Amino acid sequence: MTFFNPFSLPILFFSVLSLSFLSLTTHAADPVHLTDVCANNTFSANSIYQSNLKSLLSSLDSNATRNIEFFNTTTGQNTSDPVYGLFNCRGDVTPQLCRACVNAAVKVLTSKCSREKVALTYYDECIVRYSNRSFFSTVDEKPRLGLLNTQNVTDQDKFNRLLNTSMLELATETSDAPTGSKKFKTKQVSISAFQTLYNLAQCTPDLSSTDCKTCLQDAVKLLPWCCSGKQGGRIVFPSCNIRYELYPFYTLGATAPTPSPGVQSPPPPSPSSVSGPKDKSKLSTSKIVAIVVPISASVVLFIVGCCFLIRRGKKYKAVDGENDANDITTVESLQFDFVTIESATNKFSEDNKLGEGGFGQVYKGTLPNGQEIAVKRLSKSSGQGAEQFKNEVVVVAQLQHRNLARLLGFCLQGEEKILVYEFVPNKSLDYILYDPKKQGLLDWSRRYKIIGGIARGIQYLHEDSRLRIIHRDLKASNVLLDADMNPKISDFGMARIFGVDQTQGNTSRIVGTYGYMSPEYAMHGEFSVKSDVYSFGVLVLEIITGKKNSNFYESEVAEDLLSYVWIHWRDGRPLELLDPALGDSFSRDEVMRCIHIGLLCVQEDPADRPTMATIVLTLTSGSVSLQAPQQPAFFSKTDTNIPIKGLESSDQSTNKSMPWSVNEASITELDPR
Ligand SMILES: *[C@@H]1O[C@H](CO)[C@@H](O)[C@H](O)[C@H]1NC(C)=O
Ligand SMILES: *[C@@H]1O[C@H](CO)[C@@H](O)[C@H](O)[C@H]1NC(C)=O
Ligand SMILES: *[C@@H]1O[C@H](CO)[C@@H](O)[C@H](O)[C@H]1NC(C)=O
Ligand SMILES: *[C@@H]1O[C@H](CO)[C@@H](O)[C@H](O)[C@H]1NC(C)=O
Ligand SMILES: *[C@@H]1O[C@H](CO)[C@@H](O)[C@H](O)[C@H]1NC(C)=O
Ligand SMILES: *[C@@H]1O[C@H](CO)[C@@H](O)[C@H](O)[C@H]1NC(C)=O
Ligand SMILES: CC(=O)N[C@H]1CO[C@H](CO)[C@@H](O)[C@@H]1O
Repeated sequence: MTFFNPFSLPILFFSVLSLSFLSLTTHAADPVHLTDVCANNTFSANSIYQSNLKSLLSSLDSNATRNIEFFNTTTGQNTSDPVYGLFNCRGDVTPQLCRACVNAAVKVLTSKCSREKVALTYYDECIVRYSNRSFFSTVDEKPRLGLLNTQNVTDQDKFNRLLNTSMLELATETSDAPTGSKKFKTKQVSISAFQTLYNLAQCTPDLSSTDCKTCLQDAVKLLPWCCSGKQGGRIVFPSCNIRYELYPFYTLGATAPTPSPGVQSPPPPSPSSVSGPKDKSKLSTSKIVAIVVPISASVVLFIVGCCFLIRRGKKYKAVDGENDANDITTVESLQFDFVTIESATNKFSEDNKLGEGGFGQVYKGTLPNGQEIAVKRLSKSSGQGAEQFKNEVVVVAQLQHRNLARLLGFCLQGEEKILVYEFVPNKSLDYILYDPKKQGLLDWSRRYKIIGGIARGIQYLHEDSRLRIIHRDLKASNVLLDADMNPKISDFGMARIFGVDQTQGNTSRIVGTYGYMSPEYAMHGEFSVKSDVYSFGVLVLEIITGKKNSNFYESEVAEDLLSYVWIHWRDGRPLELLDPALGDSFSRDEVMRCIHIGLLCVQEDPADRPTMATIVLTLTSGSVSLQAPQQPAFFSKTDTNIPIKGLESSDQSTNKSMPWSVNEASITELDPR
């Protein structure tokens, strides 16, 4: 069935992304994954298509070693089902990074789109796509991805005009390159004595000049839709893409030395110096750190650095006060030896690996005394100095609740930062909930207990701990299950440990996972306890239906889980939502209450969402009367068919699925023709 083929129909695409944070914390040379799209017309196992696809992917993968930026190929020309594919790397990345990107992309496509005929994946540094249709030398502008930097510019009108003009010029310059040669150009324009606008444009080199120009011009037309008034933005099409920022995010100029992939930002002069989140978020994604930045940019960075220092100073104070108030937990009591950790995890062996999250890899370990632990090896280059890191670990280790995975301590070794947690045996909720073989383990009473436990854990973070902690990335894979299937929330406090300011309700670095993020967080970077409530609501609805909000393709009724639940609720058929694995053994009252709570949590206006305290009360007493939920934030109509140009001005209020943009961090959208 092709009804939900995202290449041909309007669809709000929920993709699990945790990208910005990842991009900021991974090694400078790791490719940054943006999103991928698999079209839902599947081929059958052992078909000709499958074997052709397999050889196509391996050919793309192996040709990436040839230090080329673009490669297209066809497999199975002589068969009934040929497959066409290509990769294209961003014009300024090193051959090593290009290769790493294509290799990573092929892996992602192999695992995520294992049975789809048509797929593509967007990375910061490359694009890889394949199809059963020959798409070489043709312009494709679907599926499109918009990403925005959530910071506002000051003089919007002037800025928009300058952006439009300079991008259009760049589009012409880029497309002028002869067919077959690299179609990649960057351009710097000065906005004022202190600000420079950095633009980038690229087409796949198989396009003709005319086609490239058309594609780029169409992308420029979309800028107001995604990024109006924002300090940075991108429009990514399969055939071309553009991006702008107020800082240099690409490798500058041909004369500049190309840094090797290992190059990292030089160590800051002192721990509290300019390596703060603000300017880190700018520098780490660009590979230009070792290069002389234009004076104007340095001035901007200097100012940003100063602002950051001021904020940071305040933060240190707060943390010190915290420590004074409670000196029972000391840094020493929490510190583990690197040797101990290394031997506990068998030198971080693959066999001990439990998984990989946004913050790094997780290993199982056994201490000499027999205690089992989970060891999280943090991705390098977190924004924190060692002292700050220790302070935050002490704070987070004091958060103890039976529904939180306990942080036992940390380990510091050179650049390496490691967190040690109690070991929780039953993996995470998503493992069981979405596995057809295992989901039967979770009967209704267990699911109800899990919902209640998660609510209490989050309530503790929000209200009962002395600090108000906003989780920011609550999702099924962050809910661990102990031997008795009691939920234990993990990854709380990571924003603190990684040095993101909790006290400021707006951030250009978005942590969360797409599909769980509240609209205000996804679109404006604004977070509050109510963003956690939103994620909790999504999680509750997933637990009830047994369906993932991300990649929701299940039904003809709706395009995303929230709309699907809403429609059933509105039409008075809520019990049809229940996961069939639950059979008939459930309490109607409890199920209704949970659906009701879930829908209240995902309402668009944060003020309308209940607090965790209210939720816990409702779940335990069952007697609190709840207001009727309003249509959820991401309610999407199946038949919207609004042309792009109409988007900025019209119909924003009724068409909630539209303004899908993505931050430096977050959104994906596939929109109607
Ligand atoms: C590159 O692609 C071609 C054509 O698909 C294939 O024959 C070749 O083995 C691939 N690998 C390398 C390293 O060239
Ligand atoms: C690569 O693309 C060009 C057109 O852009 C096409 O002529 C050529 O056949 C393609 N190569 C392969 C191996 O499919
Ligand atoms: C496809 O078929 C043609 C003739 O039918 C043959 O010359 C060519 O070698 C074949 N190509 C492959 C890849 O098998
Ligand atoms: C690609 O596959 C889809 C779904 O099976 C089919 O409808 C379409 O006709 C195919 N396209 C080509 C060019 O074979
Ligand atoms: C940016 O501007 C929008 C509207 O123009 C406003 O709603 C938002 O609060 C602003 N964000 C910041 C960080 O100033
Ligand atoms: C950009 O400039 C072009 C040509 O001057 C103009 O037609 C178009 O309306 C402008 N777009 C925006 C969004 O300002
Ligand atoms: C809407 C649609 O076509 N959904 C299909 C997507 O693919 C799965 C199998 O992978 C089918 O079960 C769905 O019906």
